[in-house]
Amino acid sequence: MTDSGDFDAAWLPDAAFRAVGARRSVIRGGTDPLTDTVRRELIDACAWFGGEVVRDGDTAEFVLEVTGGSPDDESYTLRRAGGATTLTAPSGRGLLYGLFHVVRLGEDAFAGDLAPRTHRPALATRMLDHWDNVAVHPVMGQVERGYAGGSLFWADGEARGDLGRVRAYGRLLAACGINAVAVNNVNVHATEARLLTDRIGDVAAIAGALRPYGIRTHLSVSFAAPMLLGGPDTADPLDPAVREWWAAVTARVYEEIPDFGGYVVKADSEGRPGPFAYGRSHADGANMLAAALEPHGGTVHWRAFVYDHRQDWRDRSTDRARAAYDHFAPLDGEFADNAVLQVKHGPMDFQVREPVSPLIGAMPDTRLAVELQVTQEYTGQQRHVCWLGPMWSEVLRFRPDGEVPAGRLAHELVAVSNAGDDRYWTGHPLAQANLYTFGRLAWDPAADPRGVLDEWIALTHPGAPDRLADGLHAILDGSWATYEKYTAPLGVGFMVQPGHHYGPSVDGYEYSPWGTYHFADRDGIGVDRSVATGTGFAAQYAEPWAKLYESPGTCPDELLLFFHHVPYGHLLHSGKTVIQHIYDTHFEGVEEAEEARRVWADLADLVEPERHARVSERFEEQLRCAREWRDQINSYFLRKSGVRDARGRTIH
Ligand code: GCW
Repeated sequence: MTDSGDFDAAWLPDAAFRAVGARRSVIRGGTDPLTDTVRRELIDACAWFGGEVVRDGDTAEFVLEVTGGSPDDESYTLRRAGGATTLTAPSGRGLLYGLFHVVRLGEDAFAGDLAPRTHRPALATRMLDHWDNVAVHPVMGQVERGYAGGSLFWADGEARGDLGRVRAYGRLLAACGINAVAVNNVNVHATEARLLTDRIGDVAAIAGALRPYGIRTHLSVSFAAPMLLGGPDTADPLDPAVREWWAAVTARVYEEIPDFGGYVVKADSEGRPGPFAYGRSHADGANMLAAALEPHGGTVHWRAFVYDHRQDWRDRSTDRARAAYDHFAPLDGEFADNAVLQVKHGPMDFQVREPVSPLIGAMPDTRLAVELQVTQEYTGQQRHVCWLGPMWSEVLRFRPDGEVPAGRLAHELVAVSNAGDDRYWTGHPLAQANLYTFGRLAWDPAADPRGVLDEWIALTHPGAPDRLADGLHAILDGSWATYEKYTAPLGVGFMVQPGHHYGPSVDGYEYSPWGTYHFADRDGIGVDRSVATGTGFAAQYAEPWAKLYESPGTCPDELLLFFHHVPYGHLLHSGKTVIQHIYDTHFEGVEEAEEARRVWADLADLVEPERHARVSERFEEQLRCAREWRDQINSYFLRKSGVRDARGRTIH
């Protein structure tokens, strides 16, 4: 049972299984563990709703059949004719995804006829990275950028004994299509480095709890692991002793976890060790690990988040946005087949608005994963409602060459998880929608995010009256746009408090070494990234984007200050000046957040009191913080520009 535990059922409350659990089902074929999972799911559902799982030969309304084929095949086919709903799949894996599809359809899966339709994921790897530390880090805590309590996997230096919660997590993830999880922070500290060797048993236990839901377990490793763990006293990727060390260690990992997914590596980034120390390239580094994993079918996810975090703010020629492309584009074609380059979706760092990274599209001969951030580091830290479905959908629909569906954007989709040991998994109960939406978009990047949102609403609140469903939709649907309005304007980014990144501080990073500046002065604001007069970043794009971004006349409004430094009086395509846009959006953003809070308050009679109270509490904080953003930003720009609000509203 899932409703009675210490944690929320999220999008799998028992009631979501009513249609399935009220029927006679039969399962044919399939002796693999995933088919067993499907059987257990059905038996539980029938126990709740009075149906039964019958033997072959009996009449059944729901027929599930594993037809045999590759165990890795995730596809399934659903049809309905002659009063029976039939789900067939080559493997138990596909059958499990098919079962969750039927759960989503509810009674519709058992009414009328359904023409046979085969479903399969667009991307083979749909992965969540946990930035979870094993030992509490003195600055970052148990979970780096975690806003949902402690880690699901680790507590105070130890593995959590509670694998039931991990298993329930795996079940939620499978129900939205995720099939890979990395269990520790990409910033690998001393304790965490040992997960690779003497503490691999901890990882194996997690892998065991996730496996029944079709999820492969991955591990973040330190590039300096040989030196940290008693191997050679160098990590040079071309040193034969280093390569042998990795091969041997990796073979032992596979003895413990035969279906281990592979390694995730943050190298030469924000102080992490990497191949640059030995004069080697990132392809050399990644390929060494790829070689160690290759005999076992594993993959290395090598992150492209490499930039100079010790920049001198006086130096206007260095542009952090350029870094990933400058480092990696020249290496296209050099990475091994089982090395995946993991690229953040934007060139900077998970801001509320960024262009799509130009590196995506510049590496046709490399396996690419696009990395999103489900944890809301820069989008309200799960204290603000900010549903990111539309942002991710824009990223996934972007075509680097500007042509309509030329091909897929990436081979894989990865995201930083927002889940923790909080009762609601995600701190803010409505942030569950982000986790669910990520999984569903990874399965089908072309899906309409608003359709996914409605799916999440319906699953999470089975039988919800229209007032509840419409209210939730209204609160979540525009919430990303609202958040954007009251924070950093027109793509300029940051303006957050340094360190924890919550709340406004317009100049918080302006004179820092991190490369995240807005360059506001009395005349104007923005970063000139044009080729003609700026850092030249715009030229990293293919046409038509390079040309479009190059000129303030054609650059889309929402990215104007990412690409250009313009006067406050610059006229946007919207017909407003930049300064008036800043004032208007900051007033509107707060008003929209107030309206969302009002809608939520009106739903009190339709939501469990504890959940309602949790969200209400978060709305109070969101409002307080949104007003702080509005007032700091508006006052700052009034003081800098001396231009008054055309509508005469109060600016302090
Ligand atoms: O956004 C930044 C975060 C760091 C994080 C880093 C990364 C894990 O502030 O906390 O480190 O990105 O993606 O590696």
